[in-house]
Amino acid sequence: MGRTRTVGSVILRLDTIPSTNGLASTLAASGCPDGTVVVAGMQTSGRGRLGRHWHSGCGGLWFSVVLRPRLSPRTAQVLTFLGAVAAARALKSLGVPVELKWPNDLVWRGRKMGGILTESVVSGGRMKYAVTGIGINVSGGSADLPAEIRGSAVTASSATGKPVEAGALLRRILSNMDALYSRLGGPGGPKALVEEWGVLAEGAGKRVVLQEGGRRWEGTVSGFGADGSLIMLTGKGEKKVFHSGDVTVLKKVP
Ligand code: BT5
Repeated sequence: MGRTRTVGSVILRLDTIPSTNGLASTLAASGCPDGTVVVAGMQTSGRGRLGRHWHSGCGGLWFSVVLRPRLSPRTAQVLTFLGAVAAARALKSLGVPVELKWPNDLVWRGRKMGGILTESVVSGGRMKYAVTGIGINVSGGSADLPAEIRGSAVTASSATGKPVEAGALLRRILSNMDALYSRLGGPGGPKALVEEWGVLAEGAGKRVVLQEGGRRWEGTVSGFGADGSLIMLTGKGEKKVFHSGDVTVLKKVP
């Protein structure tokens, strides 16, 4: 007998709300089913990490998924990878070239096409639930993006050179997420997901600068931990493990 679908079994669609992560968290706290999805046409207070603003006008795909995995709170980053792998595969299946960048970016030619935000609630040392929010700039060209991000962002349509339909993209991401989520609970699930993420990611073996909490480290990415951390080998030959931060890939000096 086939498995019943989890991610996308319940989908709530709204025109304009402050943040799909906000509404999904409220629903999660009041006991909504695992895999509940909230999609919005626009967000008025879309959020990124560390309280950053996420521009979410029309022309994008903005949604959040409530997840109730049996994961240790330390491995919440793996849920961001789950969203990233699902989104990258869906984009590629629609002809959109995309790469993943640690910890939560979908990029094309160094420009940000999308971002993922996982917020989790921990109780008694266990992850009670998490909300994984995905934002992707879908239609229009760079002129349609807000001025502040025009130079650093990109839309899926401009990366592929033809229109991309947000509804089709959402369906494919949700079905990918559902398949990945069902495997996450199995033995070695998080490790396998981190490996799949690594295949689609830029950065491994490259020189990077990582900034976190006002500090800056430079080194070579030697790999990614099973909990989704980034492992760096610094110039002094020291191994450092990061659980958060912003990464810039350094260009090779010719
Ligand atoms: C992220 O944060 O990349 C996570 C974005 C998650 C957005 C989704 S949309 C659905 C759900 N509901 C929410 O409220 N959020 C989630 P971070 O790595 O901190 O990147 C934020 C930075 O990206 C900002 O400071 C800007 O520089 C840039 N940015 C903002 N809006 C953007 C956009 N639409 N496209 C590309 N870059 C953007």
